[in-house]
Amino acid sequence: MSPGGTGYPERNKWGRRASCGAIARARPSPPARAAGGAQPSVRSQTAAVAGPASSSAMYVFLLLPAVATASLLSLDGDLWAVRNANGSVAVPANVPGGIYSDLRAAGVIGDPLYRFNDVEYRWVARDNWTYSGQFETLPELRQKRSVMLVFHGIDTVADVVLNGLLLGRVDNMFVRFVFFVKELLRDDNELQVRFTSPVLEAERRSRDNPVPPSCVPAQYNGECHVNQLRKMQASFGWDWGVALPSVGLWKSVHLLSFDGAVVQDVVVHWNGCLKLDVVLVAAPSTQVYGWLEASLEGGEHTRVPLSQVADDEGELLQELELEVPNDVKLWWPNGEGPQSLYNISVRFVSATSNEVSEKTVRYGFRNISLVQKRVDPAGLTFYLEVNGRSVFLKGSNWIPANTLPELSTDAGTVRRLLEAARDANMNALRVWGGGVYESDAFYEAADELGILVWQDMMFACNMYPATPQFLASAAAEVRYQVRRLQHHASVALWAGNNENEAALRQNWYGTAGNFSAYQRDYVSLYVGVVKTVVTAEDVSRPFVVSSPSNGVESEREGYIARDPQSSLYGDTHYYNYLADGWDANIYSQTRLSSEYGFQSLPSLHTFLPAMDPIVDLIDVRQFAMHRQHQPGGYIYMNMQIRRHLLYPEMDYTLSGFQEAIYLSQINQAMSTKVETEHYRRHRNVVNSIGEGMTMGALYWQLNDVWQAPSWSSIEFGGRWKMLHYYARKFFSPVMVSGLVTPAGRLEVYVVSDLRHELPNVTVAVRVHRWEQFEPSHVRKVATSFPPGASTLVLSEDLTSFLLLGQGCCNQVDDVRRYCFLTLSADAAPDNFLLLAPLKDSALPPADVTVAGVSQPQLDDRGRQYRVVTLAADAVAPFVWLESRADAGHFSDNGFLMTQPTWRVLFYPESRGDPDIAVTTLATNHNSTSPAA
Ligand code: BMA
Repeated sequence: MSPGGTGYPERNKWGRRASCGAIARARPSPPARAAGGAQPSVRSQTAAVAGPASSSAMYVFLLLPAVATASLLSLDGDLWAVRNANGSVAVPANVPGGIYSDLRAAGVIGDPLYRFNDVEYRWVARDNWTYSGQFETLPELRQKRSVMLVFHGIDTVADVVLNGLLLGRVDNMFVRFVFFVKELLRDDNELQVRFTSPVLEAERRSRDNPVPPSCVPAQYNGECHVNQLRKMQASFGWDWGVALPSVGLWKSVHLLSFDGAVVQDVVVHWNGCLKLDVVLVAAPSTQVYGWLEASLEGGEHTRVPLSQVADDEGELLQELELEVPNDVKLWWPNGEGPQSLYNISVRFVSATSNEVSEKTVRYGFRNISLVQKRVDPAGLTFYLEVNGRSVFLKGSNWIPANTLPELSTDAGTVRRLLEAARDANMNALRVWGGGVYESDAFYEAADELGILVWQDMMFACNMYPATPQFLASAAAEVRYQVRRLQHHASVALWAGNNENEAALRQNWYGTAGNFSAYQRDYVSLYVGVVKTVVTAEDVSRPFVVSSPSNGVESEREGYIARDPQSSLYGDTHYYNYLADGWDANIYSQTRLSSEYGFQSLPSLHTFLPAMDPIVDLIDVRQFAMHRQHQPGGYIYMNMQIRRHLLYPEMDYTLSGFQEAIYLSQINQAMSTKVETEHYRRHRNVVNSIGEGMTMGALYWQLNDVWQAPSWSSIEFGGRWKMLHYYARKFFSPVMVSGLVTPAGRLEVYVVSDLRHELPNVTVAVRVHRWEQFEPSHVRKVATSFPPGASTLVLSEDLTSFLLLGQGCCNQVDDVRRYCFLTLSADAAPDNFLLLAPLKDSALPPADVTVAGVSQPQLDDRGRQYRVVTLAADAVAPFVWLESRADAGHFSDNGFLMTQPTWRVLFYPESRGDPDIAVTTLATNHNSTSPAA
């Protein structure tokens, strides 16, 4: 069965919610489903379940002792083989997996991320591949009343054939597909999944129904018409990503046989009491009798009778209610409180067999709402309130952890990235709409770490078809994903798409000539389908149609606002590569900045495995160009660097490349620091035209899919760029931050996201001369800071302030060249404010060395660390440490060294000598001192 069905989904199948304590209700008559599927978590249960139902129960069943479960036969592993259309390539295969992984394991291709292999291996995605799996089934399995063949993810366009019989054609990698196959199974079976080339299929569909844009820019080395397919949109190439349009069974496959019904999804609503919308699956159109039980960890247990006819796709829906104890602990985002999670278990006990099916979800009690209320004199607020508290979103944007979908789900990699986000004081990540709906492990980790997830639906930077088939497929996808993910406390908000409202309004893809038709299609997809399905399935969190959008104001303006990037409404995406990113005054006072960022190059440690050790290290040019997908990317990067740092020429030797890496990371870290601090300083400030009240800063982008220049703060492989170290400081709960206004005033703010007042804080603003370690002037202000606010601590004419520091006044007309400021406040990490481009500053050539690295020790969290001691003979900005042997990270990096000795911790990932190297501007530049 493929996601066909009704196309437009019905309104909420469970109707209105009953009040707590009312009897659970079954859906009276099952509507047709657009897509089916089961993801039951079936466990062994032996508890006998019988006895009377609640007093108002309508059915009484005599139950057999519950001793059996459904049987699950996994079809994962190496029972598969794959071959191309003409049989010239035939290799063993693995499930979950994909064609690039299988061909690589068999030695047919090498690492697709090595050098120019992405282009070399273009033929892979242009062939048609057939996966065949051989397996046996026992008669016991086939004797059960229902046998379901479940595919948790098929990427993407394929015919599914069992023992020579076509079960159906599928074409959406984001849907779980289920086929009832009892009659077709034998002792020995062959399952085939015959994939059509995604590239050729996309091309074919676009000939029938062209939808712009046709192709990605030439620099991406990508493929065309990805918008025709419900496939990871970045798999055809992106400005940070490589085109590897995989095919394969990227998630598990299994057979599930049972006599009764299995619990498939548990949708949880909490509003005083707990309401569970339970989705069960059974043989289509069969009568199911039994009991549905639910229990909350540490709380109530309930049981209701179930008597329903499964719909024609085998689905049954049942609502249940549970009391919640008064002392239940709330779930909070990182930094706001603990992440309390409770197990909710749902069991179906069949009355006609002795079977039990159970599914347990981890649930966090929290309320979430998107507050859009009037701002004086113009616009609406746009912020999240969690458990009644307004939360400033601090974080980044998430892209898949690997460009090959089967590798993107690796729980270890995902956990490590999310912990790095938590360690950088983030409380939010936006799962961007050009990737995939992430794995269960992702959302489980986000629940545990307190990372709020802004969940885009997987539509990005494209117009999309609005054919009935496409809309039906989208409806099935969104319904399945909302039901799968809805119980996660971390999921904070659903968004219909990435940037498609802005793209349409601003004519990115040449749609202006036919604007109304595209607007109609846009509304059909994102409102008629996506919004309708989301709001029918989940009333417990907000939905926005696009990101960026003007929120409810976009809806009022027909879903395509006059200016979707307005700073008075909703969220904005802001990129400006031409202005000076280190100048806070260029940034707008938006309500919420959900994307902004700057490119940098990853470290040589990350690049090396992708480079030819001889050819590319002599002349990096060809490799560097191949990896840069953003049109004009290096030009922007170089221009930005040159505004502030000495950087005469991009030279393509290895040392030149290393210099470009270091300088680009400085530029990225500094620009993003300045921009983020700007947003945080505006959290409760409104200007005369109503801008401000900024309540979120999610920079683009957290992670990477290959070794290439990109906007990420963490490199492919896990190394932290300088930006990630800076993020930890600029997202800290209390921040001290300064700027120089266009009128030449120095302003210093303390921003506190804490929930309590900070009493008696001493803020120190120090004037430093570049030539000496000792500050030449210190101003201290002692005061208290209100919770959840940005407070101006100091506002003075900068030049007058600097002249208080001896030595800055050598040349009064150019005083900023000689000095810089450091800022400190109790509970906040130290900060600094540069006053002039460093290339023009009186910077001494500093020599920084590693004076010692301690033996490994354990901290109070049980993490291993080493103490690294540094020595400097002069003040040194952007001191950068790297372990040549270990991808671990430091407690601080890229810092401004204002003392002759400095200690940082290194958290290794391996046991050996970390072999730490230091880079500074002095070691990287022949001279950064201006003629004094
Ligand atoms: C935004 C994102 C991505 C892109 C990034 C950098 O448009 O949504 O599409 O990678 O900017 O260009």
